[in-house]
Amino acid sequence: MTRVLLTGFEPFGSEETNPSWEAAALVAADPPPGCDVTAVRLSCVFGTALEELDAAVAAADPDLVVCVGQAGGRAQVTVERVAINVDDARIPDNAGRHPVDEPVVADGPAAYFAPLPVKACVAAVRAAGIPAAVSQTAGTFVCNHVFYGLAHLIATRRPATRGGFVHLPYAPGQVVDRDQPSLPVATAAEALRAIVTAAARTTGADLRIAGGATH
Ligand code: PCA
Repeated sequence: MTRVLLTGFEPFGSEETNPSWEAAALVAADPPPGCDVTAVRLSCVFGTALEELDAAVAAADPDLVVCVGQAGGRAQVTVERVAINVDDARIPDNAGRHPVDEPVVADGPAAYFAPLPVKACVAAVRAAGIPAAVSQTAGTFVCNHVFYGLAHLIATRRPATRGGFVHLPYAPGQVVDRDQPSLPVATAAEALRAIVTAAARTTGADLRIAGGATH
């Protein structure tokens, strides 16, 4: 069995739900074969979210960690390629914190590539019939903060663990009165199952398929 920790976020901004937590909970309730999945909901708060992630990793002792967040406006499930060492909040977090150009980890490297086979994960989601892509930026808000913290934890303390970050579109209920793309939460959960399975199975090199962007 592969031990998997999946995290989602509480709602933030003006939203009342967050599909990342709803989808993660669905996967924990009905995990893919061969995987033992624990789901944990993180606060959308700089610092606190990383303390919660640290505690969850210590408790679950996972082989694989997939952190998940909402990226409103994106039309695809996106597997993040790179985490950067900067907090630069466009809106306050749920505790009113509003860091500008602060490092996630003082003296940490500028960036980490996801310790996850991102191309294999994208291919697996597409093979399930769900729109997916590599993303070259997780932003500079709490999701990137958690992604960088996870990558730093893996690099410094858990070299055998794999992990990464996935952003999901809005759920349909969030955009009933907005012209924005959305993905049903059950479909998002199916995408996460495909990602978890692909990441658990891909132990060697990642797939060599194009996933870049021109801008
Ligand atoms: N999305 C935000 C933070 C929490 C979430 O679900 C982000 O992309 O940073």
